[in-house]
Amino acid sequence: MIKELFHRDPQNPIISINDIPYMANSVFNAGAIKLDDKIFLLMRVEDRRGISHLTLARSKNGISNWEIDSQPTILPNPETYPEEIWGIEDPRIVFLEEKRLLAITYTAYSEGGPLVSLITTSDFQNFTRYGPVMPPENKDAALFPIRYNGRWAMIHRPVAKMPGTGAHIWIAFSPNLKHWGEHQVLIKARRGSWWDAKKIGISPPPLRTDEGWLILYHGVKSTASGIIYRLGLALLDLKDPRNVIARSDEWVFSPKESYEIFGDVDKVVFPCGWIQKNDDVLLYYGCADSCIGLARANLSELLEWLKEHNSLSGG
Ligand code: BMA
Repeated sequence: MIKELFHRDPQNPIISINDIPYMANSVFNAGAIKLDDKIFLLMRVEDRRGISHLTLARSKNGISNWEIDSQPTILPNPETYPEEIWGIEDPRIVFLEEKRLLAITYTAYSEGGPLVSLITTSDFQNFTRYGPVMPPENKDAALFPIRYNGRWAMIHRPVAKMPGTGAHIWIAFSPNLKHWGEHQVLIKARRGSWWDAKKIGISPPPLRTDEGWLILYHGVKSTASGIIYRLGLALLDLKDPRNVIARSDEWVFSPKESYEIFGDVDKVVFPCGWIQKNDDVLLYYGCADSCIGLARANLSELLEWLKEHNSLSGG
């Protein structure tokens, strides 16, 4: 008997294009945050030109009765921010504890390739745009909610143009959220036939647990019939997130249901947000670049499984 750690909601997909109150092509990869007693999803919506914007949905139970903005919540603004010319995608939301602000890292699709931009807000109505914080090609960025030695920390994923060098997860630090340095590789894509050999990137933001920052990352495998996006786990030291304590050998979640297998991009599960409720984790993930699914896991079980499947342990 295979014991799956993530359980899909029977109502999946919980949000699809028919739920969007205006004409668009697809809705997927959503950032997630719990504020007061509601769950907010900042969803990537691709319009019928192929350009993405972000639209907010909110719900009390986080499963159904989503109240969705009647118009895009954050549109690309290429007049002032030319790097947003081909859209804004894949938001990750983090509550910055000291500033009491939400920080949203997202992909701006520029003429020079995708890059990382940052917006802060306290209410999802007024937004402060920081502009680009990482040059292209870079995406899959998420902040930590606290500072380390006075510096903010961010995970990101630059891509080298040199063939065969892979696309790895990096970490960087900043005194002010705008200027980033001290970059170093954190987790490397594996090689050969591994499930996470082609490229990897962080999926939702790091989740604080007693044992460390839990990282859920996507790994891409290239196959004869195209690419497969799957998810694996890692754990970073709470005191110094540059130290990787554990990394799973196997993936923990993979496309399986038809709405994950078939869509605008087949065989993709791509979460940008998760929410912890006591010992439960609610994972919101884009399915085949077409709709949004929800899966639940037990946090203690995830940590236990990661210990058993830690490819960094000597055993
Ligand atoms: C990645 C990102 C995601 C997308 C995935 C599969 O590079 O662009 O937004 O879901 O590819 O197409």
